[in-house]
Amino acid sequence: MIPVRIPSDHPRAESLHVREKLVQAYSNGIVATSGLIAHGRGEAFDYILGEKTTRPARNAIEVAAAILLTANSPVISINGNTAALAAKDMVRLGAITASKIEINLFYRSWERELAVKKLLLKAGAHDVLGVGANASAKIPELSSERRRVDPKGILSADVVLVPLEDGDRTEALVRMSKKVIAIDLNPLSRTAQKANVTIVDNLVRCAPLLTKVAASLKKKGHRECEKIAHDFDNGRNLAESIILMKNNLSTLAKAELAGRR
Ligand code: PTJ
Repeated sequence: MIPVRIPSDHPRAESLHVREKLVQAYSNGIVATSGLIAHGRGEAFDYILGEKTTRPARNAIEVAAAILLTANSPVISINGNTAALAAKDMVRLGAITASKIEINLFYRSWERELAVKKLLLKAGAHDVLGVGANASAKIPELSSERRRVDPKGILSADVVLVPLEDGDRTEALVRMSKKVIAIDLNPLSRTAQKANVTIVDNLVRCAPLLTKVAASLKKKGHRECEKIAHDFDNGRNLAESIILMKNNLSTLAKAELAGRR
């Protein structure tokens, strides 16, 4: 595949760089074909969100960091897109919060598992769960390949971070009494609605921030983290993201009507 040269003065250079990263990861067997489609959907929501980390997203990031830090057995679930866009941050977050790293793919194949594992090891991971026969346990009432999990990881976890997920597994994990933290630009998705904590933000922006917040919260100690995690209402926070999107659209429509755009 020929790498694309993106002019630095292109008005959407940053977004094009992210796309290019995914395309490269697709040709390296890390990202699924549908991962490219999923990214496009995310981009559309990000556009409406104003392509920045909002106040409700910051709220959810703080709560997510607090929950990971106070969990007994937290796991970060990694799929193709997450590996391509945020492998280093996820490994760092795992080290700060003592979370295990587990590969969980919707479009599971041995080749993809190995490609994602290789990338995670290169990013500094020591132990990568959920590969091959190690994903020997099954999430009940789930028929997709996501049902296959590692008994040492997701199966026995009390908290699971699921960036860019599809709704079924989130619902199934919640049914198993696990706390689910989702990262999803679409506040209307089933994942976003069913998770205990939803960070409505682009993984590319929120992964480094989540890592930074976790590092600073860790210094504040367990009690402070428990307090932060306790007072959170995900429904209300999701509603705030939706209202922000609605307001952004209203502002754009008004500008359009006023002929200023
Ligand atoms: O690697 P695999 O095989 O596990 O497959 C991964 C994908 C993403 C293909 C799979 O999980 C899938 O099909 O997901 P969905 O159902 O398309 O959901 C992905 C969600 O992530 C959508 O709601 C998107 O809006 C959202 N999304 C896409 N890109 C980003 C994002 N959210 C945050 N940051 C992004 N960069």
